[in-house]
Amino acid sequence: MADEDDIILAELSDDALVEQMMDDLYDGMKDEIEEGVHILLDRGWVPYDILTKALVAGMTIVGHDFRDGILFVPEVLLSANAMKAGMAILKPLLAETGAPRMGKMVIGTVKGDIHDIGKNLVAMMMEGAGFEVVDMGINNPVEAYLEALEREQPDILGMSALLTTTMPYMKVVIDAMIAQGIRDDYVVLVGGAPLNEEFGRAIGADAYCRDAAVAVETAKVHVARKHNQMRAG
Ligand code: B1M
Repeated sequence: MADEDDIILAELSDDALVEQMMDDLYDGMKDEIEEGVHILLDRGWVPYDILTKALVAGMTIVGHDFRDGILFVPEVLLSANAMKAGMAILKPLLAETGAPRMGKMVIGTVKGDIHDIGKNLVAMMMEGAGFEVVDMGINNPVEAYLEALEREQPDILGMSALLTTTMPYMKVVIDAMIAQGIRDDYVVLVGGAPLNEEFGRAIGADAYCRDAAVAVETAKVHVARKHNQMRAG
């Protein structure tokens, strides 16, 4: 009887392989995820589909079982590791689109929060769409955001938060920007699983972005508007 060890990924149909990759992500099997990504690329899959249909979809299942107490932090860390390994293969391919330079974004996860997969995905997709991205990493206090804005002079500030306890910190950053009189110099985009549009409005962000694709589209619209205003003014 065939067991898990006997599965040869390259022999699976696309659908079965994607299913298997979700299982492998769940089990934190980094090597298998890397292999699966390579196989799908060889079969002509576009990087964005591999990201969303295999990796992000697999991570959603991990999220449900984490929430329900079936998976715990060490296991989820392994899944995150496997996800990052898959993303690392796709990153240069997503950035290779030859899109014209669109603008610059500084992005970071807020203080108290170490989740970075979603932020990394947004950074990757923004780069792929032609934005220059400065990634500030995780656990950023307000001072780090203000320094990065001063230093990098981006068009956009992106903030990510995955915890209900850390998302209010985005308002701390925006309020500090208001206090310094620099709020309107930047487009502020926020995202992360527990946020929604209403929250984005309430804290004074320009927009809430549901996912990385929405972040790219929203960034394009806002940066075009900003550049038009600068030309008109
Ligand atoms: Co965390 N964790 N975690 N965790 N974790 C969640 C967020 C949780 C929802 C799980 C659950 O209970 N179902 C829950 C939060 C509950 C809540 O606050 N309501 C939770 C918890 C409780 C915790 C700890 C407190 C657990 C503990 O220690 N007891 C702890 C907190 C640590 C801390 O930050 N201080 C913790 C730790 C961890 C790990 C370290 C194990 C690991 C993180 C590894 C890493 O990131 N390097 C982890 C993970 C992996 C998750 C889940 C399972 C997956 C998150 C993820 O990567 N999703 C998550 C469950 C879930 O979200 N369903 C969970 C995939 C990613 C592609 O999606 O991040 O949503 P996402 O990003 C999307 C959009 O949200 C959007 O675009 C992205 C791409 O499409 N987006 C942006 C995100 N940021 C954006 C910024 C933008 C725009 C769009 O700017 C412009």
